[in-house]
Amino acid sequence: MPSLRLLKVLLAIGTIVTVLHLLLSPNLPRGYQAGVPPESPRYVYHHYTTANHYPNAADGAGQTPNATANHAPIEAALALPPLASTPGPVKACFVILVRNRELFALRASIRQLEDRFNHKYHYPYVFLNDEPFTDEFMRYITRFTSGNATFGVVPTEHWSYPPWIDQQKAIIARIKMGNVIYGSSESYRHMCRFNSGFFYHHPLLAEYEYYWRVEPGVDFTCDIDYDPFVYMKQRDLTYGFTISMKEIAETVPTLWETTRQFMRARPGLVDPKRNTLGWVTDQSLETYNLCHFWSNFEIARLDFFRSEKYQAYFDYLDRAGGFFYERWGDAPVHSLAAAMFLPREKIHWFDDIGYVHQKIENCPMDSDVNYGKCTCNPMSNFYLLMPSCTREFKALDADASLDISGLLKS
Ligand SMILES: Nc1nc2c(ncn2[C@@H]2O[C@H](COP(=O)(O)OP(=O)(O)OP(=O)(O)O)[C@@H](O)[C@H]2O)c(=O)[nH]1
Ligand SMILES: [Mg+2]
Repeated sequence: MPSLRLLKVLLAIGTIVTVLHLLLSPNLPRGYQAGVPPESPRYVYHHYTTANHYPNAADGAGQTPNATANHAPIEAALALPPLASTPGPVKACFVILVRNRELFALRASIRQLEDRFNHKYHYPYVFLNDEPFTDEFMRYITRFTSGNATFGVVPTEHWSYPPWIDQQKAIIARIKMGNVIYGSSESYRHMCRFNSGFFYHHPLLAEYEYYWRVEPGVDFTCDIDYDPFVYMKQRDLTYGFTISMKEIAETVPTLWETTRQFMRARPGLVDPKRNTLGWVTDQSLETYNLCHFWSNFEIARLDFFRSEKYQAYFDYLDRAGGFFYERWGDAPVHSLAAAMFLPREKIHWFDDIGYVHQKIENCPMDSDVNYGKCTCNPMSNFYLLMPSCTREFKALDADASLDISGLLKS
């Protein structure tokens, strides 16, 4: 029967393509590649207990985790400086901007964060809101937080229109952007502007060196049995992320041109040898490729944002008005700042932290991590999909630093 023969041919072609894909793909999780027999559960169980994979992890904040195993090749290639042996306690907190009505979504996320990580470390929480938190909110949240919790209100001047913004023009922009996600939202714009240029100035964050941003509704899908703050401090890292992707172009039509103008206006601020601009643009610096770190998860140094250059960049953007006339997100703003001001070795992909935000997830693909600690499917990792920019980030080397002198001449 011809249709049966055709089916058999198609099946044979499908099998050959699948086998070739499995053999050639460098991105499949270890232990899932053809030719690598999956480790037997017994083997994984006995050899990768928490205790011997991260020997000091249970010791608490300020101790030295040995969480280097699956990062060693990247770090060796980047010739990072030797680890600081005793980083000392890290002044760090979770920072959560949230509305009262998001109580239960946040409670679920906090419970997971505690179960997966913080019940051993007890880092404090800073909750921020553009209006006062209700008693109910604070009572329900503190039932689950193992570290100190403080609740603050955002100052009005950090959540309102600066005097140079034409509010009529802002309304028209919102109407025109009705077909873009959050394009018509006024509060979303205040939120993005606050997260771009003000959160790190909040007095409740003054005492901290690092923060970890958390949002209501996110999931943590793996045990984190080392301390990411210590990990960052030991390696002198500035910015950590889990997911990267392309921004919606309609939200940032002039963000890159404004950023180029900023680089022209303040030529001394971008070091041609110590930037990551190669990740967000091409050699000619002509266009933004829309890559950005997804800022709903961030572990970062606060002094990066408090620095003169970051503040100069934010002020420049704020004057240009794109937070209101377009819909500039804090994610591309943070990312373009990181690209201008940070070399590759200061930025870290926490590939071992299982994290889900709005169904998009980072799921560890290293079977040593995934098998015993995670409840996510490594094949669902956003890293494997086209809109992720993490593959390109991983491939960055010293050439990622772009010399901006050509830009300054044009
Ligand atoms: N207090 C307060 N927090 C807000 C407001 N809008 C957003 N947020 C918080 O800011 C963060 C980002 O807002 P989200 O609505 O999650 O924005 P997003 O992550 O881009 O989009 P989705 O998660 O897909 O809705 C979350 O922690 C929100 O709780 C607001 O008007 N007031
Ligand atoms: Mg969100």
